[in-house]
Amino acid sequence: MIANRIITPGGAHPAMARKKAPLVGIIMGSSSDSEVMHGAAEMLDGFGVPYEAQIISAHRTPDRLVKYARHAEKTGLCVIIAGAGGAAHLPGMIASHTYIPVIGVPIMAYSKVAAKTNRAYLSSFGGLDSLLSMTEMPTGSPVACVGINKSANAGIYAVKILAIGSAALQKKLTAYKDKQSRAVIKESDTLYTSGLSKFTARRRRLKKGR
Ligand code: RP5
Repeated sequence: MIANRIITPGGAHPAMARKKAPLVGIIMGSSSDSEVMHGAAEMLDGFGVPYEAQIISAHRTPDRLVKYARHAEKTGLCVIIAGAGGAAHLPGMIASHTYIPVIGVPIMAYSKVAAKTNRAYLSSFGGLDSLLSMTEMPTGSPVACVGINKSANAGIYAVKILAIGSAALQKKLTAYKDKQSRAVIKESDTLYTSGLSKFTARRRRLKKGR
């Protein structure tokens, strides 16, 4: 039974027992959110942070949501990353059920109907609906929130929270920032030596080739 995957005795799903205990829980309201939420997983993988991922819908599986909050505390998750589109109640509802900090990822909901007519990624309010439902949580159950579809940032933020108690993660985050700085300086050097016209033309060519 799916519900048992949340609350098997001993905490995690049997498959998790073979892995390192997860520190972050990634949840999403629908399988259609997985393409976006994958960005958070990639980031956590890059930093070597163990996580688990599940589909929990605030409006389709409200009981499962409450069970997940209990499971998250029992498992010892330190951060929950919750992505949802539309009215996006998931992050706020999870936050109201647990002391674990929740980072919300507002998702520009994918419409299957729109996809059929090639009008991909339409949500009536372009994701602003989800963003506001997360940032406007009433006082008492806050949800930290990244930009629309910016799940990778949620991953980095989770690592930053975990780094408070981990010198190894502090080191990795510093190296990550250094790498970003070096990349910008390298690009600026190329821009300076080749000139803006050549630099832009080359950039356009590279973009086309992708
Ligand atoms: C929300 O509705 C989900 O988080 C998703 O972003 C959106 C659309 O869900 P599906 O209709 O694709 O399942 O609950």
